[in-house]
Amino acid sequence: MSQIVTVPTQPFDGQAPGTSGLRKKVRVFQQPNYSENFIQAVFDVVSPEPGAVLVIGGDGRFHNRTVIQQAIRMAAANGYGRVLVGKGGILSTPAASHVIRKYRANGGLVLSASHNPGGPDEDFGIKYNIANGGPAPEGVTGAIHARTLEIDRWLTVEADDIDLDAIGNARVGGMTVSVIDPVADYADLMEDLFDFSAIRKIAASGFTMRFDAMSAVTGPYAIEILENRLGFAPGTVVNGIPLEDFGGHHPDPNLIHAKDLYDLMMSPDAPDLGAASDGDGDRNLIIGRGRFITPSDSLAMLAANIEIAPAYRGRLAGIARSMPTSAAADRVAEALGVPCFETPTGWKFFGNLLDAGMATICGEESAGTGSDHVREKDGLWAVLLWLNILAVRGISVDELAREHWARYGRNYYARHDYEGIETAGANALMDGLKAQLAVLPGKRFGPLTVSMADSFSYTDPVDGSVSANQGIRVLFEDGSRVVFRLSGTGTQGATLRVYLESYVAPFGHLDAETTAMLQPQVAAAEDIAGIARHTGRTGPDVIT
Ligand code: VG1
Ligand code: CO
Repeated sequence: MSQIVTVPTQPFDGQAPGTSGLRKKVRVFQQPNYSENFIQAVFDVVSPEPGAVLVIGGDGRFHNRTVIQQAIRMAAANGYGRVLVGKGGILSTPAASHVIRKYRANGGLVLSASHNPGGPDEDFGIKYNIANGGPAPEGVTGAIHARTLEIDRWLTVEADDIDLDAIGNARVGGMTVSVIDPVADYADLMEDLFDFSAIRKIAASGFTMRFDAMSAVTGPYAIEILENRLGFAPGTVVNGIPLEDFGGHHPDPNLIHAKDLYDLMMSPDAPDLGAASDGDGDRNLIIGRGRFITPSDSLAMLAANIEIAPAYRGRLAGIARSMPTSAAADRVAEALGVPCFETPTGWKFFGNLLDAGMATICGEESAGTGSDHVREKDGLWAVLLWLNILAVRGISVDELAREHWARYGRNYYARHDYEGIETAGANALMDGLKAQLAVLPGKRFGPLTVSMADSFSYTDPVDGSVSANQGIRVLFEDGSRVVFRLSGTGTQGATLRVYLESYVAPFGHLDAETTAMLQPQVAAAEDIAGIARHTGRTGPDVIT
């Protein structure tokens, strides 16, 4: 057995718990001891029982393999009995969640910076997931952060790199490393959840789709599931080979970074369904022929129809959405007589609701949808649920959307992002908002009158933990809303997100332009927050 080595180290600045683990530039992670510091802090906090099982996988971005080899040696020195790692170091975030659950692992390290770009000058990230397969809750991430500030050593064994490309077992120190097929378990799970024979039938009878894997992790999953198991034509999956730099693009499935897909879907050559996923496979973009579906609407439409899918028949217990996500899902919950939960941004807040069986489907406005099948959002899962619904109902995406709005009304929605702004200005803007909360109600901004303003605070209904300061909400009397929050996933300066929403009841203007519908809210947001004054910007960098 190889020797355990104790490497003395200095504490690093760490990073206060953000939306999803530690995210920094690759160059930061490449500093001596940096990744090791964080990983050791995780192991110190979770203090694995001897023989514990750890899952390791990432989205294949630059630096993935290096950190995986480091983490394997450190796991061996910290008493783990077995590590499960995806072949090539690959595991999509939802697949990692499933593997943790299926093999009853104690937890997992998910290496990804999600939709952020990859490469030597771009981003990397490490996140710890707990035994339920989900992101560690705030109590755990807070303890890990505190530990990174005091750590003075990390443990490793002296051992060679293992061959990550050979499926099978290897020994590192006293520990077994199993390199597993990253796709098979996940694809089997999808086959258990959905009516594959109904989907196969429409694929065989001319229903067409394009799935853009954005040169990120979902390529191998999508090819296996959509082309091999469901029979969609070869070439249905584009950009299907994971690249370390995602081909130089942002693997972010939105209308800016997946513009080719959007243009195709709006053209006369559009297939029936267009879809995409992000760097680590947990986000999804859904576009029908001539019809983009906002993520908030997608959550509502999927929730309204989820019992069509075999694994969900008769068991929709509740719906959960993050606070900035539109209230479209709330109307579905009300109609179906199930509760709707409003949580802070970040998937970790859904974990307790899913574990307790209080929510079955969850979603975020940032292109995340998922269910109790794993404890992460799941891009391909959302695409397959859409396919299952369309196959059984025999309607188009556009028809489904129109029917939904005619019944529930429509929540026009947009998010404006101001990226890489100065932290001081961003903080001053948020402080300015907080200082106004008490005096805003009753004030008029153009046609809008404020009915309520607060700083969102969440009390977890399962464990009673409180998460304060989760964004500023300003509600207007006509049911529309503006929300302000600072991103917790950026790696440069600060990012301000302004979420805009306006509701139109059934039989109102259900087919209007979103930009026009949200114009009063955009103007009110500027008046209330002084965005230009605090950020020096006259418009957002990205609108989604
Ligand atoms: C963003 C999204 C949030 C999402 C998070 C992680 O966080 O707004 O909804 O959960 O990214 O998604 P923030 O703090 O930057 O707004 V992913 O696909 O990076 O795991
Ligand atoms: Co992601």
